[in-house]
Amino acid sequence: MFKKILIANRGEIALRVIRAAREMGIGSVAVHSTADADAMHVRMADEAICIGPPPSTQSYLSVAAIISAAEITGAEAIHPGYGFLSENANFVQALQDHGITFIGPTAEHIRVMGDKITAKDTMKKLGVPCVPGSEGGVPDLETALKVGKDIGYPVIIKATAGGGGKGMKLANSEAEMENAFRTARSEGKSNFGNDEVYIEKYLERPRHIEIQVFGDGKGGAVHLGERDCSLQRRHQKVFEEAPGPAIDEKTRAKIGKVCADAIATINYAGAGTVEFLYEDGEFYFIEMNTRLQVEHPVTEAIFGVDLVQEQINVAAGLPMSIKQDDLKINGHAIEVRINAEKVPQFTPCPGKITQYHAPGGLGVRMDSALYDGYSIPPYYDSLIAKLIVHGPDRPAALARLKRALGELIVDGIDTTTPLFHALLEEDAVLTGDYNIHWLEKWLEANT
Ligand code: MV4
Repeated sequence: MFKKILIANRGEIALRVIRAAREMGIGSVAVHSTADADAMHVRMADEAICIGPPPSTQSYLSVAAIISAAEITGAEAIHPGYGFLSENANFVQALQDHGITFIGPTAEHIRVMGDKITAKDTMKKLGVPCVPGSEGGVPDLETALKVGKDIGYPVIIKATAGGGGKGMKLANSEAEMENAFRTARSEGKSNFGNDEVYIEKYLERPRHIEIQVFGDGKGGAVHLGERDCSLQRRHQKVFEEAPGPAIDEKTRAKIGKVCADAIATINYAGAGTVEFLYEDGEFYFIEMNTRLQVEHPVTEAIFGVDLVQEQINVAAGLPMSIKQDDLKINGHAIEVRINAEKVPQFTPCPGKITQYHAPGGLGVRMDSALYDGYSIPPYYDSLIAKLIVHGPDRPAALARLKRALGELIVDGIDTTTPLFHALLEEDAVLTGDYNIHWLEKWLEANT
């Protein structure tokens, strides 16, 4: 096992990894920008090292600075958290060249899944159900129109390198194809330096269901059920739960096995998420994420598994401690993302926290790097806390969420907490009867 690992991240996820390491007797190295000198992850780690100025391009995204920090401190492995360098195949390759272990999958798996056409082609061949659409890339308008005729409108044109909804265009009819096709291409080119696009049948009112998978890199893999992450605003998740209110045990076991078998076949190592749209009882693969996700705690809650410790074990060449037959769901968990943003515009509002009190009690987990007197810097993501509640069933988890939100105090800045108080009054949220468009429609009608 490693003696010391470096965490190439900040905020709550850096704390999350430090905690996992500490319980395993592994030392931790925090890296930080000059803007984060007083950040909680710097205080909590065994050692800390400054890697550059505030902009993340010169600090948390600097491969050279992070590798230097690992070499100076003698860290044997690096956990990337989520975001930043977590899905950067070149970073993983560079670590390998320097003899540092990446806590995550191989550069090749990251590369394959990072290109959505390749990802879809790979998963389709592995037996994972996909959205009907073009066979691979669509090189020109003529081909696009032919695909549209074949699969029927509406269709969606997606940039193969896309993400966060960028480079994605809807065409409701043949007449809209030319504009949508050209726009998707140019957005792919300008945002990702890649103008390759593909086309899918547009699903009108699906849920976003994602399957948590975990591989040992040697042909062994398990699944840990699904999360329903349909409540999103502008492609940012705000409320996530496990198990999914629309998924029954048989459905879960079937799609879970398909996903676990798929990643076992390719010798995938570590945590992964297979994303689906789910409509009328059918799953349609859209993407695979090759990192630990923000919302992983809801899965940890219902399965009683520490996913970060599993990642570290597998990266160190040890077997996973989890077996499919032992993985049983216990109750229901919900996560809400608390952002330093002012509703209803969701404008970021960094600033000084004058008073902070985290909720607690049975079934409450607060993952946050906040503390009294902390100043949230303006340079990074606005996520400041994840409140995760766990109860014996969904109504109990909802009641616990309401109770815990009532205990939370974050003074000095605006947060998205009022949004959650309001959502907990909504029938659709209380019954779980929502899809990917519900939140945006609700915000339009209510804010
Ligand atoms: C789709 C879709 C409907 N049909 N694909 C949005 C981001 C990207 N990850 C995939 N996305 C979508 N792909 C087909 N064939 C609708 C969306 C979509 C969406 C998906 C998940 C969660 C929220 C969403 C909000 C708008 C659109």
